Amino acid sequence: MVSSNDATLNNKLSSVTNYDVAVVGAGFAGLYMLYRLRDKGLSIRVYDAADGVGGTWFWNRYPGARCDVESLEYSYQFSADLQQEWEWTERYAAQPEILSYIQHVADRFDLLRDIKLNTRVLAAQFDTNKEYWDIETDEEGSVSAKYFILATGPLSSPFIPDILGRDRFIGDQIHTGRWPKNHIDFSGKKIGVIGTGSSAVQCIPIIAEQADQLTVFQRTANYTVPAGNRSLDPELQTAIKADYTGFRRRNDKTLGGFGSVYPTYDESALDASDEQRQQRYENRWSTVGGLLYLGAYDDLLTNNEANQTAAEFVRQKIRDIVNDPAVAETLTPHSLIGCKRICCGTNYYETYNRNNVRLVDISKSGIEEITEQGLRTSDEEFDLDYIIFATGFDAMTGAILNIDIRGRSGQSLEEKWSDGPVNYLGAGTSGFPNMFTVVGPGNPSVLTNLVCTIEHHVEWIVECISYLRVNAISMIEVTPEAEESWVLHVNELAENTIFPRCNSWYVGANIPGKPRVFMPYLGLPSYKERCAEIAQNGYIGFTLS
Ligand code: NA7
Repeated sequence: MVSSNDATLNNKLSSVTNYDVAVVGAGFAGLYMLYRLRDKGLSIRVYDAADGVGGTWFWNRYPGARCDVESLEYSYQFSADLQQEWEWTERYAAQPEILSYIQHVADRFDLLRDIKLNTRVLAAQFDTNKEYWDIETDEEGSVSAKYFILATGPLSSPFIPDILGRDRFIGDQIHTGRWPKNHIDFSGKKIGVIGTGSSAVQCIPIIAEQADQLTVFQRTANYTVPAGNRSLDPELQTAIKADYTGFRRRNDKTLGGFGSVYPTYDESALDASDEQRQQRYENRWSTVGGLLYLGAYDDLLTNNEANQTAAEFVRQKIRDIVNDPAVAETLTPHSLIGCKRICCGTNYYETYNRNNVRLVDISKSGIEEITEQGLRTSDEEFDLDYIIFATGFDAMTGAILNIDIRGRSGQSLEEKWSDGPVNYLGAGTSGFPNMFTVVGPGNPSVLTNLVCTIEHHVEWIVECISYLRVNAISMIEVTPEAEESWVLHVNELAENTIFPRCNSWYVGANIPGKPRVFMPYLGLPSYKERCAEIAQNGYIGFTLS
């Protein structure tokens, strides 16, 4: 038992503690970083503001939360035993199952003893004389560490729009990315959901089944493709486990590191007849589904005209599924498909045929204000018991910049990235020595099977730190030239595709005032080749001193 005196002593001890490495975040990235660094004999402290491990999967507990990459892929591969032991139950794992998996990993590899939960990292400043980072936390005071690692996750800083009157509402307001742990019973209640991105698409059908009345406030229509979730066939699981390494290797060769079991075609959509295209799209829609719908032809991500054929197929599906033509029209997107992440749904469009669900188009005038009883648009007032903000995240940079990070010359990272994140390999930025961002901006991250991309990035960073130690190098820092050309390279790769052609969170367009820069690197295999080449040649693009 710890007495209050012991606790005070503990605080004092930790306030003077030096670590080799301080890591922010105890999700997939932070846990694996801890595991790997510990293996190298380093002292590590991992901080997380949550009261449990899991990162994204700790916070996103909203009804229906589910990964859009298949469970047998969206899992660690570093331990063959772990891979064999863990039994997934569904094709796409739901949030509770992923969280149990992460908790299991933390227990199995004895990770918790180096993790300080309920502790937010507030600030970090590089001390040039000591060549150490001074890190300020809310619960553990100040600590210092040779290396400062941000494993903060690309989608972990919730965005709530600044709508007039938010503090007036007497009901409950919840952001999907900060869903409470307690079960919420929506029966008999009037619910308003703001937003129609992936989180909304997943929770709307489930809330609709419980609520008295559900009103969805849509600013932009999005493409939803059925996820095709189902119980995982035990025979399929056994077959994959019989050659998990081969399965992973085949995935590694794909652009995003997943989906290699499904056929891809070296054909243009524009060379096929209408009938052939219909058949192909129908097959992708009903048997593959989700993000891989766009694997139907090889130019859907590059050619607008080809892309529109796949988009039109989904538009027709919406018209077929939704009974009321006016509602169907409001739900129909007219942009390219896939340049905003496709939403993976289950009964999403069908939900709008329910009598207790109403879609409100706010594309023209938005929500004017939140009132005591609900909210008001320019035409109407809505009484609500709950307002659910499914309004997304300040993606890729938000969680990093929530910390006041100051580099070698005292410059803040926020200031440095004021025109957009300038980051090399998604791993680091000039002026901020001995600081690493795991799957930071400029890494393929969100365009890939993130767990495996995290593993690759963690291994690369850990090998880099080992190299520094073995060679008695005390500082590593990205050069300004390397990061500038990397940002250009990342954007050039994207320019040949549809990705920068929409207002998505990939380009920061969902956050008012955020500079428009395409942030993820497109193409996992070439990214990995570049990383290997850079390391093999003594860390090109970094200054080692
Ligand atoms: P998203 O995909 O960013 O969706 C956010 C939604 O919220 C989207 O429909 C937005 O409309 C809407 N939004 C944002 N601000 C407002 C305001 N001010 N008024 C009305 N509606 C607004 O976030 P998700 O959480 O769904 O998904 C994020 C990722 O997590 C997802 O891609 C998966 O990878 C997992 P907009 O389109 O901007 O008009």
